[in-house]
Amino acid sequence: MRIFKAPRMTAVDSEAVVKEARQLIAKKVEHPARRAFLQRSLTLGGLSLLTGCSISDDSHVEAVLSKISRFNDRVQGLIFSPTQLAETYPASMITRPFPFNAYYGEDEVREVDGESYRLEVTGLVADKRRWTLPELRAMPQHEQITRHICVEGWSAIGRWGGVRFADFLRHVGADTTARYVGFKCADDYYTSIDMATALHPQTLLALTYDGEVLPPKYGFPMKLRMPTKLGYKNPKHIQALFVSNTYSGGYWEDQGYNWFGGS
Ligand SMILES: Nc1nc2c(c(=O)[nH]1)N[C@H]1C(S)=C(S)[C@@H](COP(=O)(O)O)O[C@H]1N2
Ligand SMILES: [Mo]
Repeated sequence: MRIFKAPRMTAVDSEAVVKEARQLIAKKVEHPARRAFLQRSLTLGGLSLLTGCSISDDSHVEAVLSKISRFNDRVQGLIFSPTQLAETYPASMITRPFPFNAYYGEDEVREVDGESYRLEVTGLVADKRRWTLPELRAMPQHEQITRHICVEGWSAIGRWGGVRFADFLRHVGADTTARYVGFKCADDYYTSIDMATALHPQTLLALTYDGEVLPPKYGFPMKLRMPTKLGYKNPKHIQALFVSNTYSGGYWEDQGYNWFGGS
């Protein structure tokens, strides 16, 4: 059913937003009455009532859709459990070869020089110094085999290793009551995440893939790996990160993808 057309998100996308939120609620909200209430609210009509805009009025469509998406962010934020772990897998289930994806082709993968590389850390942190790769490798390392889900319709299991992001944030004296952590990449990619996910025990500043130095195509020198979020939320080639209370969106998020992006 095609209700309306919007420049960025189509009717199909808006239905997907609602469907995704309902599936999430079905999966994560254990209390039956609360689950039923949230699911009833999560219809396109229900959301248009909640957001106070008419979805039949074309001039408001995009505003409504972005409000639905922001509402979806809040629901996902509310039901996100900081301690619930994403599924992990045995090494025998690793997808080989692991797929590459970016907003450009594999022949245009960014080559970052590891020797001169410095990770910039700014915003609401006590220690704003830049980090070299050997310094990051000297921090306690963790490894996990998890599933990466891309909204383009594929998922794959991979093995990433690196520094627990929570350890890193505490080490630099980040204000962990701040709302966001933002990332700028060596390509034109950027994204930002909620602090609860930044502190999740499976969120890794990944320096390795399958036991080897992270190859360029998977984001050398470093990517943020979050098995609780969709692929586009996992920035590769991170150059700078900042802790902030100001919303800064993301490359795909600013084009209509849901910001929280949980899976
Ligand atoms: N810097 C950067 N990070 C990025 C992207 C990108 O284009 N540039 N694409 C995202 C998307 S949509 C996906 S699915 C994953 C792909 O990661 P992979 O190449 O390791 O499979 O990277 C994410 N992070
Ligand atoms: Mo993706």
